[in-house]
Amino acid sequence: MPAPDDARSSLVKPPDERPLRIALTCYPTMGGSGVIATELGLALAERGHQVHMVCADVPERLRAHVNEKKESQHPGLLFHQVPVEEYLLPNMGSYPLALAVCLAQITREQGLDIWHLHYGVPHAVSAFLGQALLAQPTALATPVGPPFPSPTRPLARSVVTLHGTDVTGVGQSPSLREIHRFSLMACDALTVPSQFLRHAAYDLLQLPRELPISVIPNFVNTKVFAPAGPRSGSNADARPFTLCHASNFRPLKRIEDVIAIFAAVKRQTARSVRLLLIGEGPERPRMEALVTSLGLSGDVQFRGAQPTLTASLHESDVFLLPSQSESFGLAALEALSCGVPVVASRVGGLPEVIAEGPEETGFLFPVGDVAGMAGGILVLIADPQRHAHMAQRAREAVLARFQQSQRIADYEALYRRILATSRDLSAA
Ligand code: GMT
Repeated sequence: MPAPDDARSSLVKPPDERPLRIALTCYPTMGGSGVIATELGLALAERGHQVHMVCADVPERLRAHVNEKKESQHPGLLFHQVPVEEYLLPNMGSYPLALAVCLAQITREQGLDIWHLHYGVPHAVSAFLGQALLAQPTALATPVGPPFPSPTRPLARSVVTLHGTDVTGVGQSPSLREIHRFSLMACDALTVPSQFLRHAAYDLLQLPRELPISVIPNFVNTKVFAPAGPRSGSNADARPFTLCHASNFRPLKRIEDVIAIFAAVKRQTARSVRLLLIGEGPERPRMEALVTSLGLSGDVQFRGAQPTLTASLHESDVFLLPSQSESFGLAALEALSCGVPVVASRVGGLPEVIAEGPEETGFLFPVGDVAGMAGGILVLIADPQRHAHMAQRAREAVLARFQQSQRIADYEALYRRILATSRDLSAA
């Protein structure tokens, strides 16, 4: 169980500035948790740490940094593919077990300091199993790194970042909640991207209040996600007012609402409008059929999955995120960073990302309020000055609160803090 903050500080040793050896694990799909883990890995490697990305496949945002053999070309970062042998356990998921073995093996070979696992299920259980494997003297272990004499054999410390449905969904799953709670309490530190998710983790997973959960907000690379240059010349007014949505097309994203909002805006404005839909997922075929049935095919573009959103954001005037639930809303942050105001649901962690009131960077409405969201967009179409101010404030707010460098420093400090605390090695 992670040490409480005050107990932890009494155990802190002098600061240790040596580069760390860090394993990062995430799902390789387009989701925000994979994006954050990958950007964190790249940034930590750039700061001189040795980073091992340990995943079932190359995460989307790492693709630009690996060759055709899936070998990382990024200095300081290695990619390890977890060998998932589904043919042995069809549909039963050998991934959590194979990941545990991979983490233990890499730790024996490389002397890892930290395992940072993104998304709690099943990664926290894999970490628990991996730690147990490491603690056993095993005939299979042939350390090639520094010797690990018992009883001070270094067990890598585990950090789990909870991202969203690993709290809000799993918290309501009787079959998963107990083992999830147990494995989270066994790790060395827990983090979440928003205050909302911190409260939800205590409430829904029934984690003890004395268990520290650090809020480290998600971040964005503000150099990559930057506003497009000023729109000028004769083309500026020719372009339709453009709405954009990007997600993994799951039902909780409420893409049906995105399309209904767009249809309502189109009905109520003389301005030409269009909608860009970015991403892939289970809802896509149904949404394509809906767009066709509403006669909107000429105005709606399905652009599929894209490694980065910037090109589409640079063509956009408003980003739409009317989700049912959202612990943070990383795609909204990327839009704000490009100076694109966001219209979204007032739900979960979104109010921590999108500002309302005098410093507004977007508009928030209750979940399902299609008319309200369409009305917000119509206000911005009718008032270009308000839109321009909002776009400017969006960028400023991101620069002030969500810079990547601040958050990398937060994670580094957390790693060093848990490495500086003594650990009960009785199990080793
Ligand atoms: O939790 C999920 O359903 C998936 C997860 C992901 O991998 O993208 O999304 C969550 O994590 C993101 C990164 O921290 C957040 O931006 C999303 O808001 C969050 N999704 C939900 O809470 C539904």
